Amino acid sequence: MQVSLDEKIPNNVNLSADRKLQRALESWQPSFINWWKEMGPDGFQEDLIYLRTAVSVGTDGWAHFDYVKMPDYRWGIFLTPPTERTIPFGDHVGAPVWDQVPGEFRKELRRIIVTQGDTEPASVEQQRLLGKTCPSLYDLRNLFQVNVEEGRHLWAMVYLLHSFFGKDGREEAEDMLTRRSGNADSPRILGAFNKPIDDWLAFFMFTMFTDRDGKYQLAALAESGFDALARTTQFMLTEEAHHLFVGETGIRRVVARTAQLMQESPGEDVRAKGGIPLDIIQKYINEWYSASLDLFGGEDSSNAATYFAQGLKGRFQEVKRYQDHRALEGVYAIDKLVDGKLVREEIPLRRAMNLVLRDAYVDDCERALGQWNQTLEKAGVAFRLALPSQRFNRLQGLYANQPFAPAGEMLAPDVYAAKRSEFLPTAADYEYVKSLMKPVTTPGQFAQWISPPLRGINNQPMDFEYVKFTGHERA
Ligand code: BYC
Repeated sequence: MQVSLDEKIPNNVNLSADRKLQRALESWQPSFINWWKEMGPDGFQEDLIYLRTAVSVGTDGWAHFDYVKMPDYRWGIFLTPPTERTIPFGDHVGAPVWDQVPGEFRKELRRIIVTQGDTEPASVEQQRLLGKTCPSLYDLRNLFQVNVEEGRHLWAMVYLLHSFFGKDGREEAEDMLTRRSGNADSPRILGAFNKPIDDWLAFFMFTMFTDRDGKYQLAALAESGFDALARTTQFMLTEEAHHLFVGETGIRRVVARTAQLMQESPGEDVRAKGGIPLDIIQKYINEWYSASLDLFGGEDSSNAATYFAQGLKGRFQEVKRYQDHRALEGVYAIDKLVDGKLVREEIPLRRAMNLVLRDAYVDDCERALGQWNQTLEKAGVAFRLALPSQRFNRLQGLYANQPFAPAGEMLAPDVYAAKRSEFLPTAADYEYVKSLMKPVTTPGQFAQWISPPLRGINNQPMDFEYVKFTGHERA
């Protein structure tokens, strides 16, 4: 399908053929830009950022690099090209995919799209102050790349709302720009998107663990029987991969730097050299991993069973990985909490779909942990990082608000309270990490608490000027 880049809203959905839709989206556009200016990255809006923009959805067209001022970024609507598809799973498996929203599933689809859409501007809001403390120009540019693409992902969901949900959809699109991350009166919908991200270690944790939930949720929607949702989320996944790279390699670089400092001065506290101690890194992992598990919803979920039955939300790589796409037969064993004890119980597979999706996510997280631990091993450091138990620090699902330790055992509430500072970052830990957050904006230089990356973006040299400051002096 032709990509129209010179229109007000770049798109490959032939927007100009649908005047009404085009007008509706064009009238939402100024609200979006206003929101971006108010809630997007603070400062830096006049600077030239070396960004990737989608100029087509083909393999070589979607990653075009150039210097752009963020407000001039070409936020557009891109869907992967249509293919011959049938509904891949659920009660309607094998029937032709839907080009329109089936009336009987309208409520569920609207809810899924709104929930997904709401996370995108939320993350931009959470990260808006980070630019001021960037550890390098390379990292600053990556932050902004993530931010503009989350903005585009909001466009993707707003396109669906405007195209398929009439007046309700237009109202939902307006609401996307009025809720605010962390606001007591009008918060974002899901828990993790109201948490502050005040330092770069938290940013890397967020892009590692929370964006990775995004990958799995988007992949589940990319299997959808509602074709426009499937094709929209499929294209979003191509952009999402870079966000995950930023998180995973960001943490690896912090771990590598700490390991290097430990090697150089054995037995000494790395704080003396301005590094981040491994136990603080572990506590940040505990915090962000558990908050991200919450984003999968409850372990035993009738909502998830309904979405699967209706053909709206599948499993990770539903078509590729599974044979039985009805999932009416299987069961899933879960440990329910009954009178303070864990009791194993089997639930119908469909009700466990959040958990099935989450299992694929957990495997992926374990793989990354393995990489970071390899970095430690190579440096001769004995400490190993670990993912906490799925029961630890949960606010959703079967184990919500229960005093489980990171190793998974239940503690007496007072023991948990006494040990909390060993499990999760303390005010002093945040304070220390914050004290390291001093901007480094000389090309090729990096803050002392993080190693340089292995290579530059788009194969640029390490001292490439990823951000050209025009509106103000270098920090
Ligand atoms: N916070 O049946 P249950 C991303 C609510 S991230 C607050 O267990 P369900 C990104 C739930 O709404 C991916 N509330 O859960 C990353 C329900 O409320 P009601 C975003 C929560 O519905 C980084 C009740 O608890 N994608 O893209 O099966 C940067 C019981 O719900 C939470 C999506 O969200 C929570 N964590 O599953 C940028 C995909 N969890 O009905 C972007 C679309 C549950 O009692 N969303 N609740 O009022 C969904 O598929 C589902 O809504 C969820 C929840 C998986 C989120």
